[in-house]
Amino acid sequence: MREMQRRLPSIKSSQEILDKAFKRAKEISRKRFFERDRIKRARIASQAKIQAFTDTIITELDKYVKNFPTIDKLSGFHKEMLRIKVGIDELRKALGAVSWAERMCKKIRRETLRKLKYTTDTNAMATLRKRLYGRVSSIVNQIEPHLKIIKEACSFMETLPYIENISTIVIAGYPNVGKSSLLRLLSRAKPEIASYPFTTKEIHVGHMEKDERHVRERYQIIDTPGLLDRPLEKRNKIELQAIAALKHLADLIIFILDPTETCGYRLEEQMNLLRSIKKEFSNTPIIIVENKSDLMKRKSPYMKISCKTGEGVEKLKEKIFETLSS
Ligand SMILES: Nc1nc2c(ncn2[C@@H]2O[C@H](COP(=O)(O)OP(=O)(O)OP(=O)(O)O)[C@@H](O)[C@H]2O)c(=O)[nH]1
Ligand SMILES: [Mg+2]
Repeated sequence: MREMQRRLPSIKSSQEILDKAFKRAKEISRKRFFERDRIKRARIASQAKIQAFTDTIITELDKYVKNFPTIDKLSGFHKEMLRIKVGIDELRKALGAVSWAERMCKKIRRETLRKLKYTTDTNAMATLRKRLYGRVSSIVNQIEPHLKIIKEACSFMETLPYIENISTIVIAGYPNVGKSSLLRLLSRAKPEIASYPFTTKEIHVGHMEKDERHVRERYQIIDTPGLLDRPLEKRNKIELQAIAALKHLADLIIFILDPTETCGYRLEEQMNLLRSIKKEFSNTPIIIVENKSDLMKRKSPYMKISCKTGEGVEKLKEKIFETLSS
């Protein structure tokens, strides 16, 4: 993924592409062509301008299509994130439109150069060239919305964290229960923590190490945006990222409950969410913890921790290692 991110093309707008192409064509005008025959000289100059103009556009568009990662080769997680943010069909359509524009440019160039060969009038040559500029510009302008989608997809993929292919723990729960606080305690990652719901709007990754008899094992911990108890089709794009992480990355889920309800949500709602997560991800082990034990401890079968005082966190770590190695 890191490799892929580095090679993501930087996408220009239609106007920027055309500006660059016209600039290249203009550079040709300053060039001198050593041909005695006036007509031939005019033809060579026209050909060179057309070539420079279309080459610039074709090279640019070709780069977008070739350097964009093959959608079907993306990992399930990355594909799903793209689905949530931009839409896979839209993205395919956009890439298709860019290829189409590239083909059209080549076709128009071919036709124009053929006509140019048989033209002996310099005015007619200029007309042919200008007509090509017009047609090609209109094609490039037509794909502007598609370029926007590809640009959006590229900048989104750049913001995605690097996901390693190692054992992965995903922290989930209602908003404001202390998910990001726990990630901070378990790793060196520094996600934002605040006393309002939906502070976390994207996936954050941290790492945890088990150092036992000189055998070091690395784990990946993922902090997710808060989830509300509601059906999948009602979830917003931020929540869907959490679901994508649970679905594609989790070897173990840590589900945090906040029995103090200082998160702003009733425990009953949180328990409903827990039930649906258990059902939806029935093949993934879940550790259920109750956070904010510094404020309140209730009688329950679940582990109690406090991200504020650190109480119970060492025990939780042991439980994590134990669950992952079994
Ligand atoms: N008293 C107490 N407060 C806590 C504890 N853990 C977290 N908090 C507070 O709870 C609030 C929410 O913490 P976060 O870690 O941002 O919660 P989150 O689950 O990541 O929230 P979202 O990203 O919005 O879903 C913050 O004000 C924390 O300081 C705890 O163990 N005890
Ligand atoms: Mg958070």
